[in-house]
Amino acid sequence: MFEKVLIANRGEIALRIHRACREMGIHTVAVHSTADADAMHVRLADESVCIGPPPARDSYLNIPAILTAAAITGVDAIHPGIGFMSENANFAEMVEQHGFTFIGPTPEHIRLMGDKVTAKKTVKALGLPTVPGSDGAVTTIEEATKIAEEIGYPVLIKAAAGGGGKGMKVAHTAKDIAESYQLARGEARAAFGNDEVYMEKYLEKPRHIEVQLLGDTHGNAVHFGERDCSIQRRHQKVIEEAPSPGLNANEREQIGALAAKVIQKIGYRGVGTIEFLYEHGKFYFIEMNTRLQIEHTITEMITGIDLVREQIRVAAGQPISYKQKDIVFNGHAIECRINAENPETFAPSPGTIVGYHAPGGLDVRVDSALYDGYRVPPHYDSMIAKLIVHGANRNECLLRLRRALEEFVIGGVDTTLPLHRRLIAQPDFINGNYDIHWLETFLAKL
Ligand code: MV4
Repeated sequence: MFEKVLIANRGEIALRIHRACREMGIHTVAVHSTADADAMHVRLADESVCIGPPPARDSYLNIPAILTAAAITGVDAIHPGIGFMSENANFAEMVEQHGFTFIGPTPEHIRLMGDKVTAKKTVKALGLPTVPGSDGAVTTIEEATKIAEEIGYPVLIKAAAGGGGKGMKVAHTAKDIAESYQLARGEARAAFGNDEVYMEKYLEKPRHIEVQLLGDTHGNAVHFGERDCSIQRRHQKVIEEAPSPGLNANEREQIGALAAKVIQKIGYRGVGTIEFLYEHGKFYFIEMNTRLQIEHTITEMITGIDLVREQIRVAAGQPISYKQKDIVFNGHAIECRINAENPETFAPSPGTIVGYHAPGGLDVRVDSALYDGYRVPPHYDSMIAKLIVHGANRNECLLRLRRALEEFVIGGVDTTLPLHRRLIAQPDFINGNYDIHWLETFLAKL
């Protein structure tokens, strides 16, 4: 096992990784920008290294600075966390070239899944259901029109390098194709420096359901069930829950087994998530994330398994120590992502935290790097806390979540806490009756 790990991240996820390391007897090295000198992730780590000025491109994305910090502190491995370097295959490669272990998949697997066209081809060949569409990249308007006629309107033109909704355009009729095609390519070129696009039938009202997976270097793979992440705004998840209120035990078992088989067949190492759209009782693969996710917490709450610990264990070459049948699902969990933002306009609200009080009690978990007097810097993502609540069933979970949201006090900055209190009181949410458009439709009505 590793003796010392560098955590190349900040905020709550850096703390989350530090905590897993601590419990495993692994020493931690924090890295931080000058804006984060007082951050909790720096305070808790055994050692820390300043890697640059506030803008992320000069610090948390600064590969030479991170590798230098790893070298001078003598770590065995680097954990990239979430965002930043976590899905950068070149970084993963450089980490290994410098003699450190990358706590994540191989650069080849990151690359394979980072290209949505090769990812789709790969999983389709291995038996996952995909959305009807082009067989690979589409390179002309004529070709796009022909495929649209074959699969039927509406269609979606998507960037091969995409994710997060950039470079994605709907075409409702043949008249829209030329414009949607050009817009999608232009956005993709601007955002990713790669304007390759592909096409799919546009699913109008699906749920977003993702399966949590773990593979090791000994040919084993397991799944930890699904999460429903349909409550989103501008491709940012706001509330996630596990299990999905839209699935039955049979569907859960089938899609989980199918997804686990895929990562087992490609020899995937690490934690990962396969994302599906789910509509009219059918699953359609859309993407695979080759990293830990923010919402891994709700899966931990219903399985009792520390996924970060598992991730570190398999990166160190250890086999998964249990079988699929040993993973048992217990009750229900919901996560609310709390951002330092105006709850109506969503304008970022950096500033100094005053009167911080986190909720507690049975089955209530808060993952946050906040403390009273902390200054939320303006340079980074606005998510400042995750409230995760577990219950014996969905109803108990909802009642406990309402109670925990009532207790939570974060003063000094605007937060999305008031929005969460309203969302969880909506009949549609209480009934689990929502799709990927529910939140934006709800907000538009206000
Ligand atoms: C889709 C889709 C409908 N049909 N693909 C959005 C970002 C990227 N991860 C995939 N996305 C979508 N792909 C087909 N064929 C609708 C979306 C989508 C979406 C997906 C998940 C969660 C929220 C979403 C919001 C808008 C659109």
